[in-house]
Amino acid sequence: MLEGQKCLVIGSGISGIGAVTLLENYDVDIVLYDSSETLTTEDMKAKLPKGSRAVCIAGALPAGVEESITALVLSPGVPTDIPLVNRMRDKGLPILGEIELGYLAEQGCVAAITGTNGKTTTTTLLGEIMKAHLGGEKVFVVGNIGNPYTLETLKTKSDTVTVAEISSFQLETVRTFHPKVSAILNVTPDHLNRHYTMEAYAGAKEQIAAYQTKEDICVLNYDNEYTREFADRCPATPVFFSSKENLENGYFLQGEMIVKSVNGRVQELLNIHKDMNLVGMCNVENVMAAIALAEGMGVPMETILAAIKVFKAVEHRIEFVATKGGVDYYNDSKGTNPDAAIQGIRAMSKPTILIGGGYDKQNEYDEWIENFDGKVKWLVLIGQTREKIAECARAHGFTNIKFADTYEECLTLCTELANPGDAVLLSPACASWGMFPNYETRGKLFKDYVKALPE
Ligand code: UMA
Repeated sequence: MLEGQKCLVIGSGISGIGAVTLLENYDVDIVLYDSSETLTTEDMKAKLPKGSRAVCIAGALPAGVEESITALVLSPGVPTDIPLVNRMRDKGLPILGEIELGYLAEQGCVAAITGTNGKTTTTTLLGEIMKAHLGGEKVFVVGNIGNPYTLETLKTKSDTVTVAEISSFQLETVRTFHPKVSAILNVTPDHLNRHYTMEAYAGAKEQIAAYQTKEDICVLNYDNEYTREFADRCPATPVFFSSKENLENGYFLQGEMIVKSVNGRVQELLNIHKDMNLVGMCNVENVMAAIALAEGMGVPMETILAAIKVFKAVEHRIEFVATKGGVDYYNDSKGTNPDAAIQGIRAMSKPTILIGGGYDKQNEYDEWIENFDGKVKWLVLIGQTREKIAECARAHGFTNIKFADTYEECLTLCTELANPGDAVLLSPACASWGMFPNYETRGKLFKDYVKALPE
C-alpha cells in the first residue's frame, strides 16, 4: 500500500478524509490537499482523526511540495485532467482513486454496482439481502452511497462481503478493482461536463468490469443500448435483465411477475404489486438487478425474495413524505439528471406540481419534458438551469411555468398551486450543487417543510 511513498491526497471531503485515515496505517508520508480558497488548514485538520500525521494544505500548493510528491490519491470530485494531475501523470507517478486505494486493502469479496440511475436503491437492497444471508457484521455497504470505502476496508476479512455503489467519477481511476459480481444498470446522458462525450462516460462505467474474468458475472440491462452492446466485449460473463423483452436466459418482467428464465424455462419469482414496496418501473429493474447480483453471490432465492418483500424505498428516491391538505408530497431529490427525473414523473399517478432545476451539468431536458405525459400541472423552476429548462419546456408547448428564487419561495408556491387530489414532486433533473452541498440536504429541507405543513 504505497509503502515509502510521499502521497498527495487531493480533496478533503469524505473520500479524502477516508483515504488519509486508511493511509495512516501504512508507512506513507501523507499530504492532504484541497484547492478550495475558502477552506483553512484548521478546517481540514478538524475533519481528520485525532493525532493524524497528515500535513494539510488549502488553496495554492506552496513551491516545492509538488516536486516532492511520489504518488497521488484522487477524491471522486477531482477531475482527472486538471493541470496538477496531468503533470503528475506525465512524470509517470501512480494515480489512484479512493476506491482503488480502498480495494488494495480488501480481504473479502466485492459486489459493485454502477449505472446512471438506480445505483443507490440496488446497492442498498443488495446490502440488505447480503445481511439477511450472512449477518449484518459481515457486510459493508460503501462508495458513492455516502460511505467511503477507505473507512471500511480494514474491517474486511476473507468471509465478509463489500457491496459498493460506484460512480463514473470513481471508475476513472480504478487499476485492479475486481468485483466478483458487478452491474451496469443503465447508461444515459449525465455528467457530460466532466466526461465530455457519451463514449467517455460509458467507457468509465465499463471500467467496473475491466478486471473481472469469465468466472465473474456482470449484470446488464437488456433494454439499454449501451449496456446491451457491452455484453459482447464484457470481460465477465454477462447476465441480462429486462422490463420489456422476454429473455431466453436472464430475469424479466412477464405481466405482473418478475421471472427467471434458464434456456427458456421460466420460473416465477415475485409479483411487482403484491411482493414489493417500491413504486415505478425503474424499481422493478433495480429489483431484477439485485436478484441477479445476489444469486451471483450464492444467496439462496428464498432469502433473496424474503429480503425484497420487506425492503422500503431509499430516502430521497421517489420517497413518499406525507399527505397534507389532501395533497401527496414526494421527495425525489435524488432525481439529479433528466433520466432519473423521468422515472420520478412516470411513478406519479395524480396531477403533479413538479419542482425542477439546479446545477447545470450540461444535460438536455427534452426527453424529461416529453415524459410529462399530461400529468404536470405546473412546473416550478429554481436554480442555475431554470431559464434553460423553461425555454425547452416552451419549445415543447408546455407553458405552465413559475420561477422561484429561493427554495422557501418555491415550496410556498407549490402549496399554493396544489389542490386536494394533486401531488407535489421534488424531482429536479439537476444536481443540487450551487444551492446545497448535496441532494440529501435538498431533500431534507423539502421533507422538513412538508412535515411542518398543517395536516
Ligand atoms: N476539490 C479539490 N480539487 C478539485 C476538486 C475538488 O481540492 O479539483 C475538493 C473540494 O474543494 C472539496 C473536496 O474536493 O473540499 C470534495 O471532494 P469530492 O467532490 O470528491 O466529495 P466527497 O465529499 O469526497 O464525496 C465523494 C462523492 N462526491 C462526488 O463524486 C462529487 C460522493 O458522491 C460520495 O458519496 C463520496 O465521495 C463517498 O464515496 C456524491 C455525488 O454527488 C453523492 N456523486 C455523483 C453522483 O452520484 O451523481 C457522482
